[in-house]
Amino acid sequence: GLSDQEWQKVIDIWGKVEPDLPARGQEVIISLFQNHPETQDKFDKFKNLKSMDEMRSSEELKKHGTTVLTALGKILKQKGNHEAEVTPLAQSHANKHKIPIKYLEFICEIIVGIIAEKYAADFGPDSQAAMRKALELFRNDMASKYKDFGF
Ligand code: 89R
Repeated sequence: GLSDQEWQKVIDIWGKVEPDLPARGQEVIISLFQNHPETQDKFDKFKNLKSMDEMRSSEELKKHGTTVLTALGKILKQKGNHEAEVTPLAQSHANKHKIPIKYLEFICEIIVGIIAEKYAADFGPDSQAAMRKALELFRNDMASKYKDFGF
């Protein structure tokens, strides 16, 4: 697990991201689609967005980005005691949306990259390492639930 100090770094950097969740969420989803186009095909509501312009002007995409980062923030704030949040998320992403764990790795990497780009001064090596650990814990717990669901 993470030390208290590591969790504090995670909570602190998330506090910087939080006022900008819609913008950051939009960037995360667009970057996910651009870098891993197979992820876009999982969305009936987004698979028709082709150009960068179409992606940027989609209010629906921005809204979804906000939903994803809001859910992730809620999980991070549980500091590992996130069973109540992770179980339904794993359930829907495994059984309903059919999202491979590999895709979770993609998005977590993109989230770290975007935070590093936008909040460089507040996201030094220690904070970055702490965030990576927290996201790895989240992914591991999702993977373990996926296994329970036989996905
Ligand atoms: C896909 C990661 C993630 C990834 C979808 C992916 C959308 C939170 C992918 C709709 C799809 C498809 C949907 C359905 C969806 O359903 O539980 O409305 N996700 C919905 O047609 C993540 C991560 C988080 C997260 C949520 C929430 C919802 C939702 C909340 C709505 C409620 C529900 C990890 C950061 C595949 C592209 C916290 C990825 F590849 F990145 F891993 N979701 N999602 N998602 Fe998804």
